[in-house]
Amino acid sequence: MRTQVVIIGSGPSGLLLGCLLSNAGIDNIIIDRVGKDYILGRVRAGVLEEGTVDLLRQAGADERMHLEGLPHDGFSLAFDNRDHRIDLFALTGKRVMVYGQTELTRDLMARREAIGGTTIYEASDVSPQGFDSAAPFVTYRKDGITRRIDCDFIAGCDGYHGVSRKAVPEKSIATFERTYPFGWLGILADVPPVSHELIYANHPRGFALCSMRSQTRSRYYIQCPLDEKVENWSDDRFYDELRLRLPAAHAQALVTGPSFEKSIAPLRSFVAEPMRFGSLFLVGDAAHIVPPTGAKGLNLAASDVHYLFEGLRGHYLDRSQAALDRYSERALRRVWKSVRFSWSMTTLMHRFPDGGEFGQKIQEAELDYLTHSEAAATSLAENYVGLPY
Ligand code: FAS
Ligand code: PHB
Repeated sequence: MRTQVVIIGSGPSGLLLGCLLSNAGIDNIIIDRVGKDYILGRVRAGVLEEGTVDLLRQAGADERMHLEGLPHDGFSLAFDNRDHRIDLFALTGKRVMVYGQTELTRDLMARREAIGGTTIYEASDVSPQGFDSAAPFVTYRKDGITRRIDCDFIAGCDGYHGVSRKAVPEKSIATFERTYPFGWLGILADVPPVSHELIYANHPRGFALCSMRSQTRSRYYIQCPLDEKVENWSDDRFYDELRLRLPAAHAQALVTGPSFEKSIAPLRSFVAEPMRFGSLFLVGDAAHIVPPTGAKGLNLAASDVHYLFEGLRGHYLDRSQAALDRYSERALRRVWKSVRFSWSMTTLMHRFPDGGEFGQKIQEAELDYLTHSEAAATSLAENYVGLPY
């Protein structure tokens, strides 16, 4: 088998890249180790930057998002039993779209099927090879047979635990990492959200986030110790703890109901440099991870796809290598600014075991600055809505 671009990974970055390439007439095959249902069963991101929304338009997969998504002009920082709204639209002229990653992934899968894109699911032993030569290829096993796809380029869209980054010789890649001494315990429940916008709460008991997937489906998170176990948290215990971390008005208004998803996610900041190795390109979580506090993970995957698609389109349609040669440099410049923002939001909003009274005072001073200085609020807002590509 031969194609122009093999995409390893059928998550948001792989699917988005595949749709953009197909729309441009560039042949590609997506290959994933799991099936569609497994991918759609993962509960992840919920906030899209305008750049991500526009890429979905370019991919031809934005119709349902505009029907069911929730455009948000702002969000609130809650502390000292009060809400402080950050008016994103007034400060930046931009807004964000609240639309679950699961639905975005479903829309991209539907678009890919509609345009007849080839996706190979449940493939094992996927291996990118020859990417330091002029003849790259990918091998995999399916139905007990080892198969090979020859190609021009390989897009490693296979996430943090994928095979692409690990296929790069250790001497050729540098990694940068920070882990955080806590996780997020999150639930999904079909109950109306406690507020029409997101609430990020800084509380002595720990961070909490009130988000949503629709007007009838809420997504709530509370900071928890790294060694916490989901089975220790009944719905009642979760809601009681969430109430304690919210301003009283929200705690009283909280509508509770049975959760249908409950999980703990660890938090880390991670970046691999560079993001290109010959004809292998790392995209999205394969190259970087951010703590979800800044709602950047999925949106960074989208901007990587933007830069790589520009490069591949230049190569195939304009016979120019310029954008492809600049992929890693352009992507990393935006990655590191989003990594910084996600780290700063995480540092601002969470209780750190070793933070001490000085750390607490610094958080209070920064929250006071952010909620009383237009310049500070504008800086926060322009990072949250997404820095330019
Ligand atoms: P993904 O991990 O989504 O997709 C990678 C794909 O590659 C998967 O389908 C996988 O099956 C496949 N794959 C892996 N190894 C393979 C192999 N060897 N062979 C073939 N295929 C392979 N971001 C936010 O913005 N907000 C959030 O609230 C948020 N919450 C998150 C919660 C959790 C638990 C996690 C893990 C991430 C969260 N993220 C969040 C980040 C998340 O949304 C990612 O940024 C996003 O999924 C990135 O998309 P991809 O790069 O496509 O990687
Ligand atoms: C979510 O809705 O899952 C969500 C929203 C904003 C974040 C993190 C997660 O910063």
